[in-house]
Amino acid sequence: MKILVTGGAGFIGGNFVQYMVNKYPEDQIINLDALTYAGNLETLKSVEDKPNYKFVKGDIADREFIMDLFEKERPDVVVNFAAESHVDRSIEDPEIFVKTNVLGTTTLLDASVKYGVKRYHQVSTDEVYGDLPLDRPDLFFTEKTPLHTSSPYSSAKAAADLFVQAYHRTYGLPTTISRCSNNYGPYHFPEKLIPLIISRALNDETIPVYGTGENVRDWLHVHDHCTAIDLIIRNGKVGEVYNVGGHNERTNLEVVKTVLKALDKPESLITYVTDRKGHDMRYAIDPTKLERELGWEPEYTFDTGIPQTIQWYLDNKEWWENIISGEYQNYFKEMYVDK
Ligand code: NAD
Ligand code: TDX
Repeated sequence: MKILVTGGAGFIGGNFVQYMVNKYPEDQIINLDALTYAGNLETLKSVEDKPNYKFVKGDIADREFIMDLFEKERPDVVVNFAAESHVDRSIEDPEIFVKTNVLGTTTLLDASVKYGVKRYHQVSTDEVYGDLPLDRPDLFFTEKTPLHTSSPYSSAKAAADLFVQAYHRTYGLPTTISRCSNNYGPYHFPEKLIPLIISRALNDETIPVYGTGENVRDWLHVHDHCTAIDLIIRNGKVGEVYNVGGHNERTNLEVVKTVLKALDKPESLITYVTDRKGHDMRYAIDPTKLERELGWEPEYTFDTGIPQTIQWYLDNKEWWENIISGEYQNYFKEMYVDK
């Protein structure tokens, strides 16, 4: 089988490519990535010389390039991770989110129809469901929850999901969609909460907490997201949506305190800063469909995944120090210091 993975130089795509290249030596894995600020080929060092792996640089929204690539490679399966992924950046500058997340997706869908792809899988997010109130812990997102987005990021992801469903119904493209909760784990870009806490705390720098820190996220180790997608592309029913999550809800403040404690750093590093505009209160995934229909089970809980992740950041300082010493410094200054 030839599998085209887009966005494979990013956090989740990079973990997925490594997982697939190692698990299925008989399959060909093509990693297509534009290498934006979030793409990093250092993430793929462990697989770059494997015979079943190939990297191609390119933009999923570049129609001519995508059509040529599909003509040449004729992939059996497409797994689309490529996206602009950071909510805060989408609030500052939404346009690239429309271009990559919506137009990029429709370009891949057009190529998938034209070249008869056997499975198109869209990696989506729980953020398409909007948020839940803090005082209703009995409520969870199911696959039937209406789409109700808050940020330019989640709106662009939701638009992409609707196009995927339209291409299934209108053109008969065999599609699946997964909607996963917040991931954490190795190779996570340090603009996102957990790697930001780890990298800043290790340098004894302040940890910015938006608003009151009471917002709740439902955390899943990236390895468990990878096993879910692998199951869905092999055994998932076409036309279906599968929620992915492991029931690990934590307030942001709980997350910050857990990581600081594990690193033996003081809570005095916590600094409350202006809240994110339109900040979603609570995400919580009901993964029953994936568990019952496909037999998926997560390997990690938050309590086992966080120490593993911290250890990875301690053992791989060069990976994240190279990031935070470059252009990222300007981003951090613009986001937090100049405001
Ligand atoms: P990321 O920002 O770490 O990686 C995105 C990758 O896509 C980068 O390598 C980047 O270079 C590449 N890319 C961006 N624009 C591109 C373009 N136009 N053409 C080709 N490549 C391009 O993101 P991530 O956190 O790994 O998220 C991957 C996917 O998973 C996204 O679709 C995101 O919406 C979804 N998702 C993320 C989470 C999470 O917690 N991080 C949770 C659920 C779903
Ligand atoms: O410095 C910070 N301080 C802070 O309080 C940052 C970066 C974040 N936060 C808060 C905002 C959120 O409530 O922490 C929470 C997590 O923030 P992010 O790491 O930016 O993730 P989130 O906005 O929840 O979105 C993530 O999960 C769903 C991914 O970035 C998305 O791509 C995915 O779809």
